[in-house]
Amino acid sequence: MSIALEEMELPWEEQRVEFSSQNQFTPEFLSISPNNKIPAMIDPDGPGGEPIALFESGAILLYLAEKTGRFVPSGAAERYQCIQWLMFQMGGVGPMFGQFGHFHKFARDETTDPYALNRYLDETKRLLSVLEKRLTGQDYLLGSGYSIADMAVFPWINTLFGFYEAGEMVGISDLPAVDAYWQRCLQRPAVQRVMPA
Ligand SMILES: N[C@@H](CCC(=O)N[C@@H](CS)C(=O)NCC(=O)O)C(=O)O
Repeated sequence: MSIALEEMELPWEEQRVEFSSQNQFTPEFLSISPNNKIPAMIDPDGPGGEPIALFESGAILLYLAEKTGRFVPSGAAERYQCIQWLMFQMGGVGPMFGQFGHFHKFARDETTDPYALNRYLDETKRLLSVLEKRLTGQDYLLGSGYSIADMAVFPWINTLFGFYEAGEMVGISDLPAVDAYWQRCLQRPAVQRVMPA
């Protein structure tokens, strides 16, 4: 979400939610994000000039793109292509890479049974192969250029190759288009402002 706010040049203010203090369960936060997850946002200048609160990153990205008229194509066919790749992150990349990261990084010492790790590793690799195919011959998920779909997908690739240190494990050397896409997104000034190297 912070990448989108920077790309769209919108003024924004961060409120940190400390998971270690269980702040995601406070009544104040739940009134904005009833699923107790980040990201969530309040726009004091929402539709009709009224404040709006939103949770779920896909809904937030679509809202911001429509509010600014940026990073979502205006033509119907391309617009749905964009939504399609955004939903591919919401239903696939986000949950599956996240589960892989749980068993690979956070719960490594919790279980000796390799079943769960292998299940999510296989699914992560499969999703990466879908991305590799899509990104071969084009810079971003949409042929027309960088969009909110990239703002949703790319940070998970960064987490996988960076924070999870799983590049070798998922076969990054067989994913040249995904690797180049990762580097391309990292070069964007808005990305560098919120994700300094
Ligand atoms: N589908 C959600 C996923 C959000 C999500 O899983 N957020 C995690 C952090 S990355 C979270 O808030 N976890 C806190 C918790 O589960 O209590 C979205 O895209 O916004």
